[in-house]
Amino acid sequence: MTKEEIIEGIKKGDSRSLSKAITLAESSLESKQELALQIIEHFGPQKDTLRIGITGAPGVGKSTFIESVGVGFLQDPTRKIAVLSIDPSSEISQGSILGDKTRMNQLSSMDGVYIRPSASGNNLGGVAKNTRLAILLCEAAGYNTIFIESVGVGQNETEISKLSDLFILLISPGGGDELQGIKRGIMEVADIIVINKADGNNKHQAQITAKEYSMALHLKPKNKNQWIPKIIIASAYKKNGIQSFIKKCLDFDDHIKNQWKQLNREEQMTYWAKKNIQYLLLSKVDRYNEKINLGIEKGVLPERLARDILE
Ligand SMILES: Nc1nc2c(ncn2[C@@H]2O[C@H](COP(=O)(O)OP(=O)(O)OP(=O)(O)O)[C@@H](O)[C@H]2O)c(=O)[nH]1
Ligand SMILES: [Mg+2]
Repeated sequence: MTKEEIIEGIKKGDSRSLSKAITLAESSLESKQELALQIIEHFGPQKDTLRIGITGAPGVGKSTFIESVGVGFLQDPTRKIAVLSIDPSSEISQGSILGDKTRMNQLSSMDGVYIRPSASGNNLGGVAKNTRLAILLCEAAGYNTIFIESVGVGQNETEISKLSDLFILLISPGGGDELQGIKRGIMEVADIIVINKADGNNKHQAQITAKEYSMALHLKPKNKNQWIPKIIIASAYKKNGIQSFIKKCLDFDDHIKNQWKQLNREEQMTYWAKKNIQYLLLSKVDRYNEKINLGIEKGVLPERLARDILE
């Protein structure tokens, strides 16, 4: 498919063209990424979209939750939903991706829905960077509500918050020990915390967990955008809490719409621009091997050598 064909396809709402463009964006080949950038630039920025990042421990119920919430969102006929799932570890991704798709059976069969697992290559640039381009392509294709699902491990979770307007932390009903285990960083950036799987024997425990988190949130400094983080008790199985979750998402969107959304996106773009510069510079380091070896042989201090080479 040529670039023009892909652009035409995306305009017509052909999801195969969208997939093709995302594959280009995920390629480690510069020439292919370049094509993806040109496609995105062709469509220009889409402002009226909502990017919802969802993170949480493996198996906490992210995919099942997105399915219920997604179906709820679709009651509004103007919504078009894209789900991008990211798995930071390439070895296990195959299993997880299949899991994610089967957890979203109902959603994936509905009109106006696009579901795509992000390729999990370990190539320079990282998974999250490619996901950003995938988000932009989905938006270009007219998807106005984007869910980004990611397992919250390592550096990944903070990067997901740098891809989303609204950042959701899913936790399972557990004792205070679990609260200790959650990294502070992730709590600080969560806009809504969902205590999930509040059904069956978990119901009571979910209430206790919600209280604990609510106390922990009181200690947290206010967000820059003045939004007070919310706690929701939900069960994706029983479809409890789903409507109030959606309501909170819409409240949040209203809250940030006029000013903070654009500002936040600009801050994020600055972050990704710097990240991209880092990646590009790092990929060039090997070029200096010969000069480094020569200098070391001559007994030049590595610290001086670096300066000499880069000057
Ligand atoms: N009781 C209960 N179980 C749930 C609920 N939602 C999901 N589960 C179960 O929890 C398990 C994990 O669900 P997933 O939706 O795949 O969780 P996930 O967080 O997407 O998992 P990974 O993508 O592998 O990290 C499955 O066995 C689900 O059936 C819920 O609301 N209540
Ligand atoms: Mg999942």
